[in-house]
Amino acid sequence: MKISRVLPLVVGAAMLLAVVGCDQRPPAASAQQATAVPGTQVKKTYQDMVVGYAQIGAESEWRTANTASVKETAQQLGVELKFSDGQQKQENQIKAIRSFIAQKVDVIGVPPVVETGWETVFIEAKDAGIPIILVDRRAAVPEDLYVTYLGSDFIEEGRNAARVMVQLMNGKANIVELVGTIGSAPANDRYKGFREILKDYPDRKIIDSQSGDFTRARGREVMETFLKTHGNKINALYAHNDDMAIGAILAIEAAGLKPGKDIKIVSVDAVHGAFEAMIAGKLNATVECNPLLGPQFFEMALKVVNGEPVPKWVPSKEGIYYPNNAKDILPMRKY
Ligand code: GYE
Repeated sequence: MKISRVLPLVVGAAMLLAVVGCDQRPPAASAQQATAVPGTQVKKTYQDMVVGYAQIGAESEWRTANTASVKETAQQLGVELKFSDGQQKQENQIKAIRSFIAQKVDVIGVPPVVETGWETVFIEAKDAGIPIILVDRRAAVPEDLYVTYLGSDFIEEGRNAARVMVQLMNGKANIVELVGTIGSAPANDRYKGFREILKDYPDRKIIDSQSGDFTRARGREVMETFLKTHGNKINALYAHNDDMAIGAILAIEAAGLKPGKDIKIVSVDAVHGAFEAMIAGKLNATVECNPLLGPQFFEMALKVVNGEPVPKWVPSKEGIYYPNNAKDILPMRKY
């Protein structure tokens, strides 16, 4: 495999088609009419659906793109959206879900900030007859407490980051790792997937691993600590998202080293900032994670309120991007 080319991985694409069929786009709002067949229940349309979205916060470029996708799609389809920003706190997300239940919304979407601690509030939603759709991140709850999960295969993203790292570092590698939010599904899985591949390459070692909470500011601070502790020994960085890598790049430069050269960097998301860093020669690769989940979310929500079957997982399609053609690709990127 040549790493100097874009390597679009259609991970999950076949599965996606197999489970949800070919109809991926929600029909336009204008085409939606309430239809009543004699003897059957009146079907809801996008315009008469009220949806609550308990967002995590605004910690990264990925997150703001996810928020924009949900808000824009709701507007296009004519869905009434109740949106809450949890400021990265689980208790705020739980409060938002409770308030959506009290307001009797039709469906609740939530990207759980961490995996555990959701059972009680999800049972409350179930008892109130309000379906939960997990968007972006999974929760560790029994399967009957949510209707579907829309999002990426984070373990595969971790594996892909390791595959790229192994190729970038021909010989010995001393890798430092910036982990995402502790206890979150993407941090847990990107940690795990990376190690799955790396274990077969004993010369490529992870010498330190700390959380940077998916933010630029923490990514920078933790990288400063890594550099103080390990100095010039570090020659590779794996960051669980682009924002932390971008923060770390500043720390590496402040230490008088060249990011992308002295320290090779692989991160995850493929947001605009990552393409800019690749064009500047400071980032060596980014593994894509798609935040534009709005259209699929409302499509699934409408199906669920109308009692139609939905798959338990709708996986996203992901690719890997490299510096050589980052300039040509950047204008086509939607986030
Ligand atoms: O990678 C990171 C964000 O849950 C997949 O959350 C998402 C992650 C994404 O803050 O940038």
